[in-house]
Amino acid sequence: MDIPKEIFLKDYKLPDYYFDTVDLKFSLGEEKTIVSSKITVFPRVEGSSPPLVLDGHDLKLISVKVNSEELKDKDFHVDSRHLTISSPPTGTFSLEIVTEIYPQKNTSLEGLYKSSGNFCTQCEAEGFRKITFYQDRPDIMAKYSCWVEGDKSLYPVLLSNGNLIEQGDLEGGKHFALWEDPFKKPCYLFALVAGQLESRDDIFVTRSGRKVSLRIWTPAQDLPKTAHAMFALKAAMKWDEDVFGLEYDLDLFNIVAVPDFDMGAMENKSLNIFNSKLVLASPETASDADYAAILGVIGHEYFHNWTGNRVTCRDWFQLSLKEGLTVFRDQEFSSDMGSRTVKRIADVSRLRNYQFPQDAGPMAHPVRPHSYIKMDNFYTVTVYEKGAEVVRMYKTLMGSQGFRKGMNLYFKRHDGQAVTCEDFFAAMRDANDADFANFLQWYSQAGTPLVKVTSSYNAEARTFSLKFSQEVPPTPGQPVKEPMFIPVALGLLDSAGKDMPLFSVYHDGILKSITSNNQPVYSTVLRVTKKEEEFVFPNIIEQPVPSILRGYSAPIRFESDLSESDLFFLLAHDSDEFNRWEAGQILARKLMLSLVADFQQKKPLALNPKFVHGLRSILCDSSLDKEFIAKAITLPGEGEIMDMMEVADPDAVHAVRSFMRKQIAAELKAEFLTTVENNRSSEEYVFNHPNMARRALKNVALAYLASLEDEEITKLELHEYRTATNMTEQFAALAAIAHNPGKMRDEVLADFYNKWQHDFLVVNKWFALQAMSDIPGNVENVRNLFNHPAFDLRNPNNVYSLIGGFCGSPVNFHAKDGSGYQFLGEMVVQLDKINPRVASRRVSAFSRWRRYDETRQTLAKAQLEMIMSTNGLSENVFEIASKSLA
Ligand code: 0A1
Ligand code: ZN
Repeated sequence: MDIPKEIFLKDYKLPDYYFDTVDLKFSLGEEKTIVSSKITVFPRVEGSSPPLVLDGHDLKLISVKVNSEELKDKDFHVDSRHLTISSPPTGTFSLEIVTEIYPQKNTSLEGLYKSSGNFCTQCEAEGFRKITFYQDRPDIMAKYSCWVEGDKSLYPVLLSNGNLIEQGDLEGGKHFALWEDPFKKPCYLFALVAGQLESRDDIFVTRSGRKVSLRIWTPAQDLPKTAHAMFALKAAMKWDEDVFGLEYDLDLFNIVAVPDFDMGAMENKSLNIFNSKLVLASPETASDADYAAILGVIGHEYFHNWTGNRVTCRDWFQLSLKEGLTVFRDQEFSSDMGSRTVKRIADVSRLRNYQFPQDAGPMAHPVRPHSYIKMDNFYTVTVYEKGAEVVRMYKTLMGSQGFRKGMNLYFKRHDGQAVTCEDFFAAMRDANDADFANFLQWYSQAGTPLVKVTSSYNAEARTFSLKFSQEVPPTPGQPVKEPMFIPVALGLLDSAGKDMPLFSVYHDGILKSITSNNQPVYSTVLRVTKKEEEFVFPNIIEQPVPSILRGYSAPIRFESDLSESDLFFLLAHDSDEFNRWEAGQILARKLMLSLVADFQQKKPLALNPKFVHGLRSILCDSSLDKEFIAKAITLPGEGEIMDMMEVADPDAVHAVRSFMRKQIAAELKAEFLTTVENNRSSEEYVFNHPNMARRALKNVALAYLASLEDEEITKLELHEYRTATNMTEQFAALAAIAHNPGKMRDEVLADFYNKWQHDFLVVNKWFALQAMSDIPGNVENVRNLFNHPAFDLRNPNNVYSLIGGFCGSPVNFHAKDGSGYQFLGEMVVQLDKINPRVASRRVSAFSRWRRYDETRQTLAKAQLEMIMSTNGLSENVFEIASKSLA
């Protein structure tokens, strides 16, 4: 294959031409679809007329007209990726293009395709070029109209962006709809849906009194499952008004649920398209986690209307401008709708388990990447989740009000524009008259900074000193790094566990006041900006225990000299609940690492009784939030521990974690049994924090008990499985039963499938549960499931559940005989022919192969090489596989 071309941020050039209006016409057919576009084009520089280059992929060109005249062959050139008009007229002109496309054959789920018989589109990032020839880049913003026509009985519903202007019948059993979007938009926000759908309708009255029609579209039988999504949408609309003063700007907001979708959802202007799993929920079929994900993603897509659509990205390198900011907004929304601490814990865990490994591997890239081969490969946890942490740091530095001022200025300056991360930074800085030092490094330097702190108390001088040092590790293409600007939120606990009052701090020998309205503060934010730096707090009357990096105020790895007893003290007393949880996690990580060393040296394993005691006191503390308890008694994941080892050893980590869980279950068996007993559902399913917290705690207790392999417990699990009235509890019971191999497991798994085989979303859960299993030799089982009639490699949710689930089980994926690697290698090659984006996301499981022992390295590398040598490999897979091998 030709070596694919890398695209660089530094090569960004303004377009030669802009588009003013775009009128599209789709004639939908069973064999082919005809797309006609009429575009008003004008040059950026008046009087200039360089060649106009349009992007296009997999298109059959029928005709091109300029100012209503059909172009002759010599006036344009088409190749597999472009249509070039060599000498366009000077000044504004009209361009009309007709293309033919074949959505029925489009398995890439990009451009126009069919899902369950319905037409739908996905244009971000560069899918519009699979619909028609266009300048497919986000800084081309135009006003669109869209005429859609098709068979009335096959496609009774015809949707596109904006307002419905006209609809009616046509000859031959066809009908049409004409849509017009009054807002300028880049083509990645274009959408079209046509099919047999029905809607749940509602109304939202904006704070200025405008009535907005809300419609959620699904096949008729799924309509009852859209109530929660509608609740989430209305809550999001209200929240954005309350928190950011942002109102919805059209009279109609549509959401469509489709079963075949690459990602979670897409924020097309006024026509959001969602993966069904993030819309459809009923208590019997969806778990609490699904309900929470729906709330967050409905919020996320809705919030994009301002952060992404009204203000968009100049180029795809700026993706985090919209995604980091919108993830931050959806995180805040979910926090306000539930428990802030629990949401923060979940978000930080996600960052640590997925983003940190990426930042430490061959695919490490800055929040704003410098280059890419396929943009699709950069919809990453770094751009999204680390990007959200970067936005959060502005808020940490300036407070809620300062952050809001920055947002207001951002919209005032940039509404209707395509802008950059610097523009966002400048709005935050200017609105607050702030000095953000070297903060912009967060956008350009990859790698997770490692910050170390040592503390010392001087009893005579009554001073408490914190010495920070920071190191940003080298990453591909960035061997040497500058220090970063790290906001460190902290408080000092006295011996009673209370926050000490803080008045001032010495920094660089200068005393700075840190009071607020002349009152002491109990928590402050230090600005750590150098490689080494000291802060000294005066008037500290006793030796404090510092609570550092409260709320996880920066996306860093952090090491302190806190002793085990300091950590137990913080676990018991810290007023910052996040750091209470964190203290427990640090203790657990240390313990797990030392047990891993014992295991590797074949020493007997023994669990520190103090640790079990700590867990018991949390489990039995009725003053604590139940979901907080559930999180606090959950051990760090195997990935997190492997990440801290010189050479990752999946077998040792798995053995240690299983040993610890079993030991804890044995010692706290009575407490766990009471927890299950006391937290059963006695009423109808309600989606609110207290109820979810109760179910979460019950399920964690049940999962611990499952590790005991004891008959009494099996009976309990079966009882829970049979009597559960909601999916959250039923599935947790199923998972507990499936923990141990045997007849019972097989029977109950079969029972569950029989019960739910009509519901593809539940069947995906069933696939995922089995795929993720730690049962030895599970790869065979997964291969059988691959041939299950309900499994379809063309459906991304199936792939995610079965193949993604399997790679999530370190013992099986990293099986020493290479069987897991071989399975993934085969899958990637097959998938790549169907959907390169889905395939390349799976290749990432290989990317950190150098972290393992030699045997595993050889086996994983062989699979990567096999993938690389495949004929017709996509650019998507090429990029990930080649970077992994580099
Ligand atoms: N902008 C969407 C993410 C998205 C990106 C690419 C897609 O192609 C299949 C789909 C969705 C978001 O952040 O929600
Ligand atoms: Zn997004």
